[in-house]
Amino acid sequence: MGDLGWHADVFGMSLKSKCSSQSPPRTSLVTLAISEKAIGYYGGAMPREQDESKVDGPVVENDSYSPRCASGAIGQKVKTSRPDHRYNSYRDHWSSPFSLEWLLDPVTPRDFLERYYESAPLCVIRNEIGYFSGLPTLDDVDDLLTVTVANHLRPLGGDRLIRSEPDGTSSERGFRTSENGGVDVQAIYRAYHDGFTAVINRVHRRSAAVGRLCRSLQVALHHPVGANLYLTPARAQGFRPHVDMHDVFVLQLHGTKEWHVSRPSTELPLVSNWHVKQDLPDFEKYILMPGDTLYLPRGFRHKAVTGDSSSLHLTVGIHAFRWRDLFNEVLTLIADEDVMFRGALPAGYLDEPLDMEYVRGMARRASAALSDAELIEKAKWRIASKLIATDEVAGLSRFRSLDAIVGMTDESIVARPPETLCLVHLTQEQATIEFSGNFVAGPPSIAPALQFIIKNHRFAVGDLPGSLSRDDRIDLVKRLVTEGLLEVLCV
Ligand SMILES: O=C(O)CCC(=O)C(=O)O
Ligand SMILES: [Mn+2]
Repeated sequence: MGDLGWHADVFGMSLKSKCSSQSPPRTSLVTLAISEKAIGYYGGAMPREQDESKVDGPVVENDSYSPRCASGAIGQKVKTSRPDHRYNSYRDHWSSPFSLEWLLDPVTPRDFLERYYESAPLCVIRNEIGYFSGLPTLDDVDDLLTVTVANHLRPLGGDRLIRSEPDGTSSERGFRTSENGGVDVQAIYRAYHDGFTAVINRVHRRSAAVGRLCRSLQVALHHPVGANLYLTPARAQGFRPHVDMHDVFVLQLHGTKEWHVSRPSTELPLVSNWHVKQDLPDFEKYILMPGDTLYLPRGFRHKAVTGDSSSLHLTVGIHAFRWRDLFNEVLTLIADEDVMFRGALPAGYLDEPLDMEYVRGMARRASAALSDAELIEKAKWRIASKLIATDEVAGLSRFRSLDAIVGMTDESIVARPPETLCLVHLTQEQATIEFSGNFVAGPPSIAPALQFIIKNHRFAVGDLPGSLSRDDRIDLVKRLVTEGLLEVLCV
């Protein structure tokens, strides 16, 4: 085996990976597929491993659900008092402990998507203090600050201290660097004591558990997902009222926080809005305790305040691709084909109106392309590639697997983590599998094996279908282990 830059013919098969060229090859796509877990999802095919007889029906406090919040209450609160820990019973290594279903329970993902997603807040009150065990606790925040923030000092990526006053004013400071180059954690403790909220951004890159949660939601929703952590002292408010441009799931991890949420002035806005108003008119109040989940669609103005206890919450943001993004991709594809779209706007174009005859000619071409099913599918898969490119491998026992590949045989068992999104591209010349910001490409003969891999989470090397010889199968799997798609469970 060569090093990671390896790109050579091995027993007639040439495999390439990210290290040997910068991006996956993009010739005409013949076939594309995405992990079956995600595809089955909207049809309600997600596994539901639970004893239904133990499940109490949700107690719905406010049934006046209003799509797009045209009238009535702006959201819904769902209460459950079920002290069971059935999710722990299947927290084995190869099923994600964190899923959309788990995050919303007892509301089903199907109900959520139909009734709340992009339209109305949903508050799930669980009365189950340990529901989020496994995610960061109050005691983990010190480590997150001193170890992980210190290692990501430049740039700090938005980490900050913030305090808002009831009159709508607020003060803000960045995290300071101490003399030894680490984060000045004493300054953070002092600020916290003075009422400042500590905001730790991009926690999905800093905590393996939060990373798994976000990746699992990406698999369910097919949109990029990231998380920030907010620690607020008692009797304080962090941000002033504002609008986020992404939907959020708020997971209350410690203490209590009171959320004030009011209707959007712009539905599903494209930009955040931090316009200061004295306060929120006609707000709905949600009091979150440990184990509760609040979903807020983008556009709903909100603020959050603590009472007598401090509060730690994780905000998981869904940075959804929009229809606009799809059409942008189609326009990029048209421009690749049609020189007209690659031409410059006329010199001095600001001085007079554009030639509308010319514009209409281009619009006719664009409009034909925008309703061409093949182009729309291509554009969709370009978005999928973007999603996968932003993903990162995390939380695997990679070194153990790398140690194990030496003895790999047809009987060895390997697995793909349930939180991994992957795509297979097929062209006349090669087959490529894209995953977690990486890819492996080889001859078209590996296509059946790759398609099998995206449909099966756990398999023996010898199960791989197609015409590959035993040595080719083993080599392909070894490559997928070294590049981070597969883990070796048993050699
Ligand atoms: O806790 C806060 O001050 C605000 C948090 C927030 O706006 C959010 O999580 O989106
Ligand atoms: Mn917010």
